[in-house]
Amino acid sequence: MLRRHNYDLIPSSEITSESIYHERRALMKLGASAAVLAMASPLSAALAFQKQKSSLDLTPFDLVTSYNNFYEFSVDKEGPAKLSKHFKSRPWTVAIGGEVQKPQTLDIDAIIKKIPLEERIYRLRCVEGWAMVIPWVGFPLSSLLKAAGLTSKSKYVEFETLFDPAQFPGQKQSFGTIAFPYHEGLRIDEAMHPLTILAVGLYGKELMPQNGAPIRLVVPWKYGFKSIKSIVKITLKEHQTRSTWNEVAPNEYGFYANVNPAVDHPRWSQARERVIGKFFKQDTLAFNGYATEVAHLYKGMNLRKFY
Ligand SMILES: Nc1nc2c(c(=O)[nH]1)N[C@H]1C(S)=C(S)[C@@H](COP(=O)(O)O)O[C@H]1N2
Ligand SMILES: [Mo]
Repeated sequence: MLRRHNYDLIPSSEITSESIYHERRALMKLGASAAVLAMASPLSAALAFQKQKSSLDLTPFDLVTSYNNFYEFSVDKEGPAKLSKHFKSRPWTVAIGGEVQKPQTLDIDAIIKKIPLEERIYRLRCVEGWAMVIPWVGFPLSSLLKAAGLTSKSKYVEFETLFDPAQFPGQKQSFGTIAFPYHEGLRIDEAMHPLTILAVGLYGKELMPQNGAPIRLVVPWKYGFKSIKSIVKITLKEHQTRSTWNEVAPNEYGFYANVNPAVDHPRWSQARERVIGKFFKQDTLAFNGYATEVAHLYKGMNLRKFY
């Protein structure tokens, strides 16, 4: 069964007929994909019941799957979709370890079968100044962490992307790009927050490789680089974890990376954003529009210092 949650803070006055168009379009695509997949995987079975409903203006599927940041494939936005056609997302396991009671290695299909999937329509804001609205399919990260059993030492969560240069051409060159494998991290309260999900699909379909198949993090109130793709390892730690972009340029990319229109990137303003597929720019919202849900996590913290 697919539960639907719409953490949607855009006022209904912003509903446009275009979003209704996207809903219909998504349903049609879903119909096609359900027929093609024909119960080939647990995800397709779960998604057979899905219906799209949103008052946010969804970014078209074609843009969500063709304009990507995924340095393991390419540093160009168009590269990941083109270079990932033969990416193998099965077999795939996710190892959960470190400061947990029950370290475990889980098969991706076992995870999908066991944990109820939900649809979450979230804004995504890249630190580069562009934004999308994506209907993810996934489940709260907290369900996986609870099952592994947290301890008093589980204070941070570190994530790691697959390292496989045979599949990821970008991992063959180590010069002038980022250090692989990609790492990201969250504080435990951020990781356990109900808005934080692991996504296994979008637009009612399994994730495509360019979007981080078969499983990726989505933390909607943080800049996109925190939402690490193609995860193979989740490690609970007592101390602050690694963060790839923070290591590349600590003065430009913070560990927290909360979307904040009041704190500019050293090389550009973060006050506004370009919405992919739209003509007009719009104001960037504090915590990407999720302040009501998450601002309390940072109470008393200087967000200029902890950017
Ligand atoms: N492993 C990995 N994860 C990654 C990235 C990456 O290069 N490698 N790019 C990040 C950035 S900068 C953004 S904006 C989002 C983009 O996600 P999308 O392509 O699904 O929209 O993925 C993030 N996750
Ligand atoms: Mo990004």
